[in-house]
Amino acid sequence: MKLLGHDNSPYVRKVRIVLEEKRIPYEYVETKGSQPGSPVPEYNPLSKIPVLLTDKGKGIYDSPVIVEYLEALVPEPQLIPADLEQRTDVRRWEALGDGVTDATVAASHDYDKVQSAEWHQKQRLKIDRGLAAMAKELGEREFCYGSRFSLADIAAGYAMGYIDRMLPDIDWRTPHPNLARLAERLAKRESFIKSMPKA
Ligand SMILES: N[C@@H](CCC(=O)N[C@@H](CS)C(=O)NCC(=O)O)C(=O)O
Repeated sequence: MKLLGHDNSPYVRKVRIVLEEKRIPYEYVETKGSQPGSPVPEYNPLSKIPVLLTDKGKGIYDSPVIVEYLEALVPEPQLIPADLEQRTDVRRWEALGDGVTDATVAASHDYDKVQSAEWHQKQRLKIDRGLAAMAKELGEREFCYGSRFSLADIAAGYAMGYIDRMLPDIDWRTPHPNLARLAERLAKRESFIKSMPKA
C-alpha cells in the first residue's frame, strides 16, 4: 500500500495519523499533483492529495473515503463506531475538522492578497465558529466523542495543528482552554509525532 502525499497537506496528515494508529505498513511517496511527472493525476483526476494506492493498484481519494476504507480494512483499533447514530456523530466531527481546515487552507494560501477583507473575514468566521463548536462538544471530557480515542480526536487534532502552523496569529487557546489541553494530549501520541510536518 502506498500513500501519495506531501507533508504540507493537512489532509495527508489526517490519513497518516489513521495509518499510524492502526499500525498499517505503507510506503509514503512524497509528491504533489502539480509536480511535473507526478503520479497523482493518473490516480486522481482532480489531481489532489492524499491518494491511497492499494496493492491492487487502485487509487482511493479523498481523505474521508480513504479513512473509511482503512477502517473497514483494519477494524482495530476502532476509530469510527459501528452504531449509525454514533458513527454519524464521529463523521460529523470529521466534517468539522475538514471544514475548519478548508477555511485555514483558503485563508493562508492567499499569498498575493487577492481576496477582499470580507472574504478573509468569512474564512476566519468559519474557523472561529468551528473551534467554538469543537470546544462546546468536547466540554470537560478527555476525548472528543465517547470515552475513547476516535476519528473525532484526529479531526480536531489535525485541524488545530494546521491553524498553529499556517495562521499562528490566531489565539484559539485563550478562549478554549479545553481544546488547548486536548491538543497537548494529542501531541504526545506517537501517530501525531510521526506525522508532524518536517519544517
Ligand atoms: N477534500 C479533500 C481535499 C484535498 C486537497 O485539497 N488537497 C490539496 C493539498 S492540501 C491539493 O492536493 N490541492 C491541489 C489542487 O487543488 O490542485 C480531501 O480531504 O482529501
